[in-house]
Amino acid sequence: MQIAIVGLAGSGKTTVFNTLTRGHADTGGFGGMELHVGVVKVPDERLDRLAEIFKPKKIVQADVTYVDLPAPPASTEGHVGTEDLPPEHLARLRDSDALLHVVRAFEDPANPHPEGSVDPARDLDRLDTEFLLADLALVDRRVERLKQTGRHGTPAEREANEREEAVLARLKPALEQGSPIRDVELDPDEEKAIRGFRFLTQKPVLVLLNVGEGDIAGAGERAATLGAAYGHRQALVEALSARIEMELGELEPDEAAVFMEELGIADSGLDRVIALSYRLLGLISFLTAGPDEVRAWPIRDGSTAVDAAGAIHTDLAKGFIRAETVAYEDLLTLGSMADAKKAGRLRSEGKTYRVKDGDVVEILFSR
Ligand SMILES: Nc1nc2c(ncn2[C@@H]2O[C@H](COP(=O)(O)OP(=O)(O)OP(=O)(O)O)[C@@H](O)[C@H]2O)c(=O)[nH]1
Ligand SMILES: [Mg+2]
Repeated sequence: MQIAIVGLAGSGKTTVFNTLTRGHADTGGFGGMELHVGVVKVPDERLDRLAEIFKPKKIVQADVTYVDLPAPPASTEGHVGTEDLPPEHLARLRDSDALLHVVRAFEDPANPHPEGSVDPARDLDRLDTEFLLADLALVDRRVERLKQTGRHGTPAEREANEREEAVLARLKPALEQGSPIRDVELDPDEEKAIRGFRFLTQKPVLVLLNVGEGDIAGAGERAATLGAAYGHRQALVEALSARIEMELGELEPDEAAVFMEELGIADSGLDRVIALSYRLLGLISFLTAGPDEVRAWPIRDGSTAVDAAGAIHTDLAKGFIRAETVAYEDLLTLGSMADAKKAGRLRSEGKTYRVKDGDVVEILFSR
């Protein structure tokens, strides 16, 4: 899973990236072109509880990759700014499963906003518009191409081209009216027909209002107001102070606790962002537990037992026999797999079983 951190120049992207990855990439570059990549372990206290039962050699958390991308150049008449990004940046952006859109909401006289005022709604719309233009350009080019070559090929190819053309014909007016593709209702076939484009406005987005150090108390309310106005599908709005979070991350845990109490911060914004990104991506974790390792595996909500097996190893999916499954809470209450079995809480699930978050699973398979 990969999440792209995007936002206008100086919005706090690299500060957020450092916070998430506990990294030390340079901030304050204002429009620098550097790309940063980091892997973040998803906190999951269930793993610690399971480790107390199984005493494994190691604990493996699920992870998410975050990419910190510079802002795209602004578009001009007849020219799409995002397309001027270096190819590696553009590829990273398109390959990402979701966007974390950082919006500046902090005032700082020492570091004035290039537009002369701090206006989160304006900034949010500006980058959204850049991504709409990028997708629209892609749609236009493809429609043009299909017009020229779409009637060639085998009957099956022609039919696929027609299907694609029909979907693109729906996307174009939506984009022109300022609707991201994620707002367009697509059936699974339509979705499949355009999957290859990896449209930017089709990706789920977590908007992160980066508020000033003094505004933490009212941050939640600001996020709620902006969220209500934003009204797009697969979009969440959250607020935090990136600078405070970065400083918190550099403290020892007990020092951080004191600092958080002073500031009136209840829980770490960092953990919240990681958890929200997970939810936004529609991910759940199933767990495996044994003497070697206790581990969380990310899969899409709705996945079957065979999908879960395949996430561990393709051989497990191919030779799948059944999945011995117990809910995390049951295992914790009963204390061991053997006791869960005695109590009738260990279930034997088949291929089509829909895996639930927190299922502790053992896959039985034939080689
Ligand atoms: N006062 C204050 N300053 C912040 C906050 N977050 C970021 N900054 C400052 O704003 C400047 C830009 O932050 P960066 O994290 O470098 O922003 P960026 O979006 O990565 O910037 P570019 O990569 O240059 O586009 C830095 O000087 C940060 O220290 C904040 O919450 N409060
Ligand atoms: Mg940066």
